[in-house]
Amino acid sequence: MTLSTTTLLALLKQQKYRFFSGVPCSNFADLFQQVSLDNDITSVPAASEGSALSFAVGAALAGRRSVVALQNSGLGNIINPLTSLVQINCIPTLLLISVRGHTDEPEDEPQHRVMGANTHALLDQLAIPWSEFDGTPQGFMACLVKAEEAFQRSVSFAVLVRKGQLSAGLGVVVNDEQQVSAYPLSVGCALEIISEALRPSDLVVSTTGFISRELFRLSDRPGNFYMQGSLGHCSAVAAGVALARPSHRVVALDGDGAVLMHMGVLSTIGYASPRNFLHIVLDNEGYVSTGGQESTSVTSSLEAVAAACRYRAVRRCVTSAELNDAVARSLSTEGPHFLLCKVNQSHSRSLPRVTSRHTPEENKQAFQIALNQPPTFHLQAAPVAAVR
Ligand SMILES: Cc1ncc(C[n+]2csc(CCOP(=O)(O)OP(=O)(O)O)c2C)c(N)n1
Ligand SMILES: [Mg+2]
Repeated sequence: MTLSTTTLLALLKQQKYRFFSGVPCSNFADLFQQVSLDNDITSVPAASEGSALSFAVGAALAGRRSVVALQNSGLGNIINPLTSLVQINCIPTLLLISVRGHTDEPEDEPQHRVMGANTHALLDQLAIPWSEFDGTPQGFMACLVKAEEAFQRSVSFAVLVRKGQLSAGLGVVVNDEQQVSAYPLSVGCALEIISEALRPSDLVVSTTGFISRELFRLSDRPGNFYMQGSLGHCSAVAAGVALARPSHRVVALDGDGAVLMHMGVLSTIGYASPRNFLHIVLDNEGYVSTGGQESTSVTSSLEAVAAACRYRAVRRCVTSAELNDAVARSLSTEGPHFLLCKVNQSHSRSLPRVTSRHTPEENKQAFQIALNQPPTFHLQAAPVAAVR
């Protein structure tokens, strides 16, 4: 059974929910878009689930009933504010949790396996009452009635949503043929340019979602470590490799949503300053892997943040010529380099999953073998930092 997002929002409004925040999941493909167009609900697209919950708490303090939508992977990001803010201050919020890796869906991706099998137990352990949504309007209303009872006791309530239970609406991925945004480069084109500039000994850590899948489609190689899950942590993993293995060039292939989720890492990388490190952000101004919901990179300048955090060189590119030039310079001089590449939201029609060829463990083993090969590069000393 599938409930339309319009009905879901109508029921929430009927129960006087007036504030919404969260981080998208593909199961909420158009919820974020529809709520952002709804004049009766204030909505905030948060960078991480923890801050989504905190926005909701602020709004609840000010008297607004609040909803937080998240994937169960994001439970890991909310446990601190859930326990040390929401629970100890008795400020209830409604959690709409999309459950990936449910035990009856064994075909889901491996990064969801552990959280999928433990979502119920975790909520029970934290004494958060929950209900599984059945996909019907009556079922959703029944969940809201239970939430009401919990709210009377100043306790938060979680509604667990499964794949296909909410309408996908317009939040679908566009294909290469379709016109999508003003930026000329697609993620695929950008990755082709980057891949051509790499030597076999260069190591690449790519972020979760379509960026890893495009990289896998275009240039699967042992030196690629494909992150699946742990959104926002790709650059820290890559910088950790770079610091531990200064003889190799290491590239982080990141997304805007991922960088925004844990942006403090830019300050740490600027401070630690790995000279063999190149951080590339493919900024499509959205969470394209989960349906194209807008990200706040639209109003932020990530390259200015990186420059302020003391990356040694920072560049912004839009065209293939600019990207070619920026990658060549970054790979031949000392870093840490930051390269923001604006891209459009189109992707290849068929985007294979990394797990169609490698399990995560096989990928790790291949990457470690690549990491132990002798390097084939020489860095020139770099000039002082510049923002272009
Ligand atoms: C903690 C957490 N929250 C949410 C998700 C769901 N998720 C997977 S990919 C993705 C989008 C990431 O956006 P971005 O980094 O901009 O990459 P894009 O999809 O646009 O290429 C999201 C929200 C997740 N995997 N982990
Ligand atoms: Mg993006």
